[in-house]
Amino acid sequence: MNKSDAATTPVANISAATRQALLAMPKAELHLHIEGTLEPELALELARRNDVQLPWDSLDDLRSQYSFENLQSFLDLYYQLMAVLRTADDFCDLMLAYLARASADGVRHAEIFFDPQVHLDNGLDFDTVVDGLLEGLRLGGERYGISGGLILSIVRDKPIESAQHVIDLAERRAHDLLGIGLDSAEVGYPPSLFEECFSRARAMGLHCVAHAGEEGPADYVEQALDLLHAERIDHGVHAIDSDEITARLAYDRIALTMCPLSNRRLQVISDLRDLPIRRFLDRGVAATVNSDDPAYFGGYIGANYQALAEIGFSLDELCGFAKNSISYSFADEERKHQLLSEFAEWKQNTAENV
Ligand code: ES4
Ligand code: ZN
Repeated sequence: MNKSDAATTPVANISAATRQALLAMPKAELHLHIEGTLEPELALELARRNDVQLPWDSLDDLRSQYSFENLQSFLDLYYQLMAVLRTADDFCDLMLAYLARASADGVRHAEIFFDPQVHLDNGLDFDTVVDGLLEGLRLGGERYGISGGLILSIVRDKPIESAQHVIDLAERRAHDLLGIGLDSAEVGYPPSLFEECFSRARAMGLHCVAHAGEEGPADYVEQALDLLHAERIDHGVHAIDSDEITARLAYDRIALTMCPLSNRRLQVISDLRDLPIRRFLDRGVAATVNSDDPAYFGGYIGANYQALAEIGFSLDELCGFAKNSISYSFADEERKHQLLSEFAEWKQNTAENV
């Protein structure tokens, strides 16, 4: 927690039993950038292993970089550190490290973004990245019983030709991908620029999601729905500025993948209590809780649930987010049914203890 968090977010005492219950609660993670799980320790280890020069030579030096004024100041560090990822094994190790932490936080299913344009710019092959991540998912699936898949995310502030090129590359690997997403610096890069990319990805059978309304306006959320046919909106915070778009999200049953600690750290909101998650709930919009880039924002998904508990969300409300995460995932119906049963079992065993 940084100083301003401590100053602005009164912390209710939640019991150790509640904390533990929130970690054990079966859940899906629907908004997670695998490159955002690169912990500083692993970044330095990979830099050594791959002989990549970074401007920081100690952990403390690197850690001192982790205070952000906005999305761009975070992205600058995030993209720079991605240079240490060079081989399929690196991507596999990164995925396994994430799945180990996710498993400890009760994650049973994970839909995971990756940013191929950045790795291509670093001189890597598309297949190296995809193969490494898939191997990590396969091994993690065996070890932890976590299901999931990869969402190829378009880095919206790179040249459009670079986005078109990864869609070309994805064509051959479409069966290995779950979906297409849209991320990075939002303002000035509206969803309308990516209509053709998304239409091609949709034709390959990929699910469509998009970051919208993180720093950008409600209008970008509307564009993501109308032009990209987004099935979920990542963040969506600024949709609350438009009654019409908020009502539409509820009516069309479009879930928001919200990321409390991310929004706080990147100053999308100045206090966790300003996150409009309850206002969305009150208006019938399905919200989920996710970790975004947990190595950078001070906690994995369990810490995001705990932070909401600390500002007064009830166990029932938090259960609602977890159930939404399963229902609004892209898992098949059989897997959803299985996960909802696991959830029900957890609830029964937990109710008397918290
Ligand atoms: C991101 Cl927090 C956030 N927002 C937009 N794009 C991203 N890529 C990785 N993290
Ligand atoms: Zn994100």
